[in-house]
Amino acid sequence: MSTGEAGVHGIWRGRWTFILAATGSAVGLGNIWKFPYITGENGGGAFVLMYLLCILVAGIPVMMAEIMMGRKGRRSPIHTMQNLTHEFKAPKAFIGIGWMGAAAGFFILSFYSVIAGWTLAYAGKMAAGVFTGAGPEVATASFAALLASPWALMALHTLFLLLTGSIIALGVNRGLENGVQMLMPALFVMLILLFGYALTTPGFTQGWNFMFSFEPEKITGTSFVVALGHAFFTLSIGMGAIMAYGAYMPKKASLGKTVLAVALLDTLVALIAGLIIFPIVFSNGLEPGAGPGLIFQTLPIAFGSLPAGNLIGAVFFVLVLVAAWTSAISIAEPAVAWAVEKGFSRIQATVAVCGLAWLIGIGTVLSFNVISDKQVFVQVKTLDSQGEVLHSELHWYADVAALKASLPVQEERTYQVEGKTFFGMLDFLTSNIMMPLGGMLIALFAGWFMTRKSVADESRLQPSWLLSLWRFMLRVVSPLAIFYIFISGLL
Ligand code: LEU
Repeated sequence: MSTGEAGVHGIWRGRWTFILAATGSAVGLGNIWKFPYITGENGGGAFVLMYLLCILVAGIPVMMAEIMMGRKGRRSPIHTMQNLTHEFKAPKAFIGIGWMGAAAGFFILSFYSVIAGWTLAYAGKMAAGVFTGAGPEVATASFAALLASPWALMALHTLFLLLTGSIIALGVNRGLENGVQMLMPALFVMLILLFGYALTTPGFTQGWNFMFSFEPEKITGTSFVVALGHAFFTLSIGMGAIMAYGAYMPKKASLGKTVLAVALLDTLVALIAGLIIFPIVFSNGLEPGAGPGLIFQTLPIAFGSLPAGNLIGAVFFVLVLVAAWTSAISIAEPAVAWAVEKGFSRIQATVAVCGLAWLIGIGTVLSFNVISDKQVFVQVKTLDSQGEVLHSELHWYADVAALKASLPVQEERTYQVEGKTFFGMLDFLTSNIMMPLGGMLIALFAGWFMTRKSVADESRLQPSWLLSLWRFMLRVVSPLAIFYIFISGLL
């Protein structure tokens, strides 16, 4: 096997292509689809603040560590972790970072591609003029109709994985690099244009306040875990994706500046997405807590009312698709690179990885229709007329439709039934458990097992106080923060 700087897989042409690729991985459905809806579900401003805090305290230090470890190892995360664990005499358990990352990659890719499929459908719907002059009812009904059709969702899921696989199969330079270079700038231009539109809507101030007014009473353990999980999800860290990309990073590129640029761009895109979505939500009397369908029920209304909105809308959803695409290829890379190092061809590895993700994805497709009522961790809360919780019970598994029907009708009492579908469970497991756990292990490894000298040589972070600060974050602050948030959320 060749062992030059480029290793077996190739190397990014320069620092800027790495920034683009890492930003391509980071900026995706997480920013445009997930961030707005979880902000809506978790009450707005307080959540945004928690998310920003998590990016600073855990996201940036861990991202730097993960890229550094990847660049030092120069192989797939599983093999990199095997080598580094050996070199730094760390417990074998740290190899688990690579394996858990690959597993998380399969799970995430499986549902990521289903959601990305929705953007494909919406690009088509916009182009066909379905939303011209449409109000909230049309937008909501149209989304519900899409979710109700497992066959349509399967076809879109399949198509998206084919698109993803075709880029991965081409390899780092011909596939990944060429793709992101054209696609990322276009996405930024579109976001700015839409932001301009949102500024003109009557709900802009309300949307702004929703995102940035700080109401401390809305901070809960659970929303903190969601914010932390999202910080990892949105930066693509804790699962090996960015470690794999780090393995193709040229030696001379500066780690600190690069990561800062990626994290800044990523956060900016999420905040702008929120400032586009929420004003439209409030201007049209929609619910910010609408869940995973939020952008699909809000943006079409905006486009439907704009001159040439069909065209702009179609272009926009194509760009969201592209953002998802450049992220999806990074999710698959750890497992694909591992298989290639094991002697499989890149095409074989791509087919195997995408095939498995396709299979698991069927569960997510059905979560929105056929098995939507079959849920786990179902919490039933009995509320009084003031909305105070009187009683709460947990079912490990329930058919929520049957459960709701079985609840006794009582005066001045209402029930809240919340559980997790197959999709909800995968999302929770990966974003809120596997990625933070992976991130914590990465921080501990780089902080406690890698020597100061090797960290200094590999990162070239200067001046030396900055290096000390970063190592302190990795040794103490990030792991403790992750641990604390984790435990408080689970309890
Ligand atoms: N960072 C990506 C996003 O925000 C997701 C990641 C798992 C590749 O969409």
